[in-house]
Amino acid sequence: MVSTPGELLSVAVRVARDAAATARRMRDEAIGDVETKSTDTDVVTAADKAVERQVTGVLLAERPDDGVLGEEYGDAVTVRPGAVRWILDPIDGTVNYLYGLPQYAVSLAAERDGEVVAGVVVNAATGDEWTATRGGGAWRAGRRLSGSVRTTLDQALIGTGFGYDARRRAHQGAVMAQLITRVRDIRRFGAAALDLCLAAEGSLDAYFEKGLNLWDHAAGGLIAAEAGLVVSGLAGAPAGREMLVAAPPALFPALHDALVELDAAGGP
Ligand code: LIP
Repeated sequence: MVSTPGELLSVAVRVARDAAATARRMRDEAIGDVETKSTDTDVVTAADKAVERQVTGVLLAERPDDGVLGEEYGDAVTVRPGAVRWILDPIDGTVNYLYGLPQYAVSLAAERDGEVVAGVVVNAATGDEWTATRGGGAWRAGRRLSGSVRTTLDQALIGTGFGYDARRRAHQGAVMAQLITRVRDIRRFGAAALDLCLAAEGSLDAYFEKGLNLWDHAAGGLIAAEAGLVVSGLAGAPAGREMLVAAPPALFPALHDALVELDAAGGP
């Protein structure tokens, strides 16, 4: 029997909450086994790996036909048509986690035939939780989310993030130097999944970032879209590594055009 998006969301919420508790416990026990990945500032901790192993183990024990794409261990299996692939960032905002800044999240999405149908993001530091099912809206603490009502870029508070590679950061910094004069202000919280949830609830007016992996935005992207935001790349491209923009329909064109003009998707 095929699970409904609501049933998949129930599984995701239960598993993500338990994973967030593990992340919190391991942080309280002190951070261990910190390694680096793409650069010497792109860190991965023992908790990232432990949380991914926990989530993958629980999901595949309960749902052996499913697959899991996780940040730390990659695709566990290839799923057959109609089966569910779970997309997991065990700790999004790992640098915040390392520093003890309360902006790090477990992000878990259920994808079927290439479409994300359910997603949950749990801020593991605070317990704040955002959820969505495709067509079922985006929610936080029983409140349906509908994004920002802002309509002009000069009044917009924009979230963004930067890559780990110094050459990419140089290009992103040059874009920021121009964009910052055209918007209310910029916020860089350090976890894409949470940035997308803040945009979904209107705590940010919009968000964009170049270089995100699918696990960074699979759940948060559904939450933002179900809150009524446009979530896409530039020039009609889908959201992806080249660019992700999440903005209310009234704000999207002005932000999109500014990012195109400033070549925000360009550079290394
Ligand atoms: C992070 C993203 C964030 C980005 C950081 C980093 P991680 O993911 O969520 O938006 O700006 O550079 O990539 O590495 O903490 O899972």
